[in-house]
Amino acid sequence: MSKPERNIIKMEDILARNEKSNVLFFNYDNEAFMNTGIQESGGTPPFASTTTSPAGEKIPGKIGIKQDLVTPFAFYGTKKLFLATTNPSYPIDFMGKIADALKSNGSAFIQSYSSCMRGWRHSAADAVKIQKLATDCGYWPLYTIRVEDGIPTFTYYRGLDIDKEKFVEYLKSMGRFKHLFKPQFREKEIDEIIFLTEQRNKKLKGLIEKFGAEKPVDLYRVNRKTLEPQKHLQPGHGLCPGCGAGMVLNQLATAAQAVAGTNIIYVNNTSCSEVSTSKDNVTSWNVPWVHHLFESGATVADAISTTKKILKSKNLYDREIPWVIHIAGDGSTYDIGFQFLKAALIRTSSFVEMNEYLQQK
Ligand SMILES: Cc1ncc(C[n+]2csc(CCOP(=O)(O)OP(=O)(O)O)c2C)c(N)n1
Repeated sequence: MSKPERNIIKMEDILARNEKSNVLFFNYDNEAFMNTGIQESGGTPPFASTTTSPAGEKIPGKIGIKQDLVTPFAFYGTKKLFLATTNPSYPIDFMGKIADALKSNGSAFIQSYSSCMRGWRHSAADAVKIQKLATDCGYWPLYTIRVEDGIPTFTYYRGLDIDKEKFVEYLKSMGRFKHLFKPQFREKEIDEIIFLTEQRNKKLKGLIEKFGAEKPVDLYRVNRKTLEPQKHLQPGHGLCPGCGAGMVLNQLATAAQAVAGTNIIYVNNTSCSEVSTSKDNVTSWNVPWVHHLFESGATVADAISTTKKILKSKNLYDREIPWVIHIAGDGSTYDIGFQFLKAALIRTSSFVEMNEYLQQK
């Protein structure tokens, strides 16, 4: 079979593009409700031990699947949408996708893998390695979906094939799966996690086949030397050493700064990223940042973006419309905030595009 064609996407071309997202909704997925004590969420993988699915004599960790969150968004019939998965151990792909999303009309949803040394029980020094392994073993594939007039086009970067050896190494590297290896080797459960992941990837490959771009492989080219170190978020925050969310926020802000400068507003649902960057009434953010409820920050992000556009259309706002990024953990994305996110994503990617008064001018 011939090699799939690659689509080279250069950062300078993205930055030169005259497009702008309404809201970038961003989920960092650390696969449990972490800041309240490691409770299971819809993003928790099967058989991971959490405080509400503790591995022991009764159950071998979480009973249930890791829900597939990103691909269904492609089929709600939105007008213009950018969807992608990222991993901070692939920073070029990560920052390229953030910039691409922000410089695409319509709205965007990006879900990032985000390790948690405390909740997953591994040493801080292993965070980057474990994150990389997640994509390399096929657990966390990196792909993009661009919806135009309701039709999705799928592209990918890597991680669609399962490497069983690496998958077992991945599971072994974290305390949350320790019970699958000791005191006895639980082959049935290990096989089940791999099987469920294979089934998810099979669906994804089918969608790529059916709705794939002519050049299905996206390769971002970002010259890191030309990127200014981000100044949106100061180093003085309370995230754990080796926290994946720290790497995620740093890369998110670096790409966002390249696109928006300081003309940006972040909206943060209650989560680790929120509590750790707003301790004792002192914020770590140098740009406007709003904390909103655990469940409904997505609605607030939509409201901020849409209100500015309405004011501008009435000549009551003469500055450039700011970029808006909504940040949420998996608990508030998969579970308690899902209806707010779904509604805000569809509103900002369709209604705004349909309303001439709200279009980017
Ligand atoms: C309606 C509601 N239920 C529960 C809470 C308590 N609460 C605050 S943050 C949080 C967990 C957040 O988990 P997640 O979104 O995964 O972010 P993480 O802490 O992992 O960063 C919970 C349960 C709340 N603030 N509001």
